[in-house]
Amino acid sequence: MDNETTAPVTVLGLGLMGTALARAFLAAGHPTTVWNRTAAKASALVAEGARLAPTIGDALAAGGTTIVCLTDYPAVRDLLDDAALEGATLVNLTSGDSGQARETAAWAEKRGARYLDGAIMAIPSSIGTDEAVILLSGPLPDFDLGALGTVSHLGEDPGLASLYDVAGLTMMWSVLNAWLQGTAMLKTAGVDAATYAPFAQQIAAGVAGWLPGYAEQVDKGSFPAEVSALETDVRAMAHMVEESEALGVNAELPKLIKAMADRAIAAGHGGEQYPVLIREFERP
Ligand code: FVH
Repeated sequence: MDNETTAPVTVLGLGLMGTALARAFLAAGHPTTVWNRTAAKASALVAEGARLAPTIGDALAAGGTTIVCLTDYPAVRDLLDDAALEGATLVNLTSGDSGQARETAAWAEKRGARYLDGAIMAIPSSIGTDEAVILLSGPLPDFDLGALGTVSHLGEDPGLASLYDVAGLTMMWSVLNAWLQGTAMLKTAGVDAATYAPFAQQIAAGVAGWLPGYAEQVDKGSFPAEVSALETDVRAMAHMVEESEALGVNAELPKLIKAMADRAIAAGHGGEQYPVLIREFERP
């Protein structure tokens, strides 16, 4: 791997994220070439020492690794469809799903490029700090992206980074929705969001602590009720639904949670522990 921070890098796409990526490379000392469909967006980076490639061909020929960070995968294909990719090393950090990642990997490799797919689990302002998590998948990178944040290579399957990204987003929005449900309920009693938030944080941290043990049960396929059986849990879920309806707040999320548990109980898993619900999540 080229660990030299003097290794040249090219960034295609200077939106909010692409600009943050290019800025982090510059700050780490990488000779950085940039290109953007709207060239004017490059002016600040050029003032900071980046070189603006006049064409996409020139950007790709600049040498080193080419980082792609556009709106979506169709934009990536649209941009690079006519480009000379033979011998290029592409790291696509555009958000997408695993199907798009695998398809684009096959398309790029057919064009003679070395293709890594990636996902950025961070916001632009955190790029360049350890908090920024960069996930990669595909062939082992031969270029150190450490200037961007904390980089993890997940494996050879180019779809893995996007799959982790989508799984992580599912986790993020599920936790936020659960918090908003509780906030809506408590607001009916005059409890404001700021008052409830620390309690919600404690609950989220507590549940997070359960994951390793629950993961072991899922991997073993055995769900002994060491803490609580699903049929006990579902009674508390009924309270969630009844409370939401009585308070006149939205009850869709509580009803979904209870409906999945009811299905698992109907399938005979009432005496097992909560992770047995993986069976409900594994089927469409
Ligand atoms: N911003 C964020 O917080 C999130 C964090 C997690 C990861 N996402 C993903 O990163 C990709 C880029 O996001 P972005 O925030 O930089 O997006 P924009 O600011 O909208 O910039 C989009 C750039 O894409 C260029 N572009 C779009 N279509 C084309 C095309 N057909 N050909 C060439 N370039 C294209 C656009 O160019 P321009 O409009 O400036 O000319 C921008 O450079 C994204 O996947 C996020 O989901 C960010």
